Amino acid sequence: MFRILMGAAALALAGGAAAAQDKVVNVYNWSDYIDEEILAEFEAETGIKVVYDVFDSNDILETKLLAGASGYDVVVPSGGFLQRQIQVGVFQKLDKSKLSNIGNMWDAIAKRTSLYDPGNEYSINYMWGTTGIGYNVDSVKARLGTDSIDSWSVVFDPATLAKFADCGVHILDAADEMIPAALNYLGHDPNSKDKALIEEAGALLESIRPHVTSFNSSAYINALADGDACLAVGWSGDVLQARDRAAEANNNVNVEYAIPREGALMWFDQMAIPADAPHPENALTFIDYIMRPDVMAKASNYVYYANGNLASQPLLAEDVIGDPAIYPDEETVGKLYVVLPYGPGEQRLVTRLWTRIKTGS
Ligand code: N2P
Repeated sequence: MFRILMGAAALALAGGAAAAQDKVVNVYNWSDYIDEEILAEFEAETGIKVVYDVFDSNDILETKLLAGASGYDVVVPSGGFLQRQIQVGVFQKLDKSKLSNIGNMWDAIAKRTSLYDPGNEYSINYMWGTTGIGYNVDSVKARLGTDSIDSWSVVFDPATLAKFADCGVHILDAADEMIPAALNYLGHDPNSKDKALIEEAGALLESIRPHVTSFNSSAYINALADGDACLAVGWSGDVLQARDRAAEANNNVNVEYAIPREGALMWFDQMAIPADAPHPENALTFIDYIMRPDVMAKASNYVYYANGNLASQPLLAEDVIGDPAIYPDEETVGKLYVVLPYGPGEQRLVTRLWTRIKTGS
């Protein structure tokens, strides 16, 4: 009898816990990628608590997703990673009938993200951007005699990069972006899956390694802002956040962002719901909220990344929609390239090369 009672109590407790869990959404997004007021406002409006966790690498996200049972309801992989994750069944299709704000999305971007997710059945664009060069204007002036950077040679010519070694060089810890950047600089197709060409790109990256202070994908923001890094291969909005942090600190550090003339990667970060998400309904509510024009504009105005939401554009600050580093003009878009994911064999090579480049062994 006692045991039955205990069982009933445990059941009641479990039921209570499940009911409480119903009002939760577990979001796993990139670091420095949202105005946290948005999360508080979502909670106030919907009564759904947001458990928000961050990463700064597609590889880390992918490891968690492939292991399964991540516990996440909304995740934000970039296009190429999303594509190969869709193929192995990581995500569930989005029930578009629950996404009342889908009409706000921007066709031009939806078309591009269709390359990775045909028909955008599994994902919605959160933000997009470019991978270029963040730099300290005064350090560049002192070393190169120019106010701006217009070529990747600053990074990929070892003799030029050596001039910056004393003031701090940070490179993204993202093999899937740095190998294409090196291929592009070498005059090859940045999307090439040819192993000999990938090896050549790896050798170029190894040759600049002695002048690199740090490989990281988020610490460079404060490093640029504090004057601890003078050159960083980084993401558009992150560099512009560094520019703002320096201006706020009033520390005489001037940070700028360049998309060099040889071109740069254009990437797309996509909101998606894991197949085993514990709260898929709340995930849809969250994604739909993010697609509101005022919410998406607030997000972009805060993090300086472009978004895929056309209806948000009239609400964007002029220094966001009007800044070609964020919303590139036609001519610049013409220089941008996109890449498709590596298959398993190529990925093994890329991972091996990247470890060697980073550790120097
Ligand atoms: C935000 C970085 C997101 C861009 N800090 C990487 N896809």
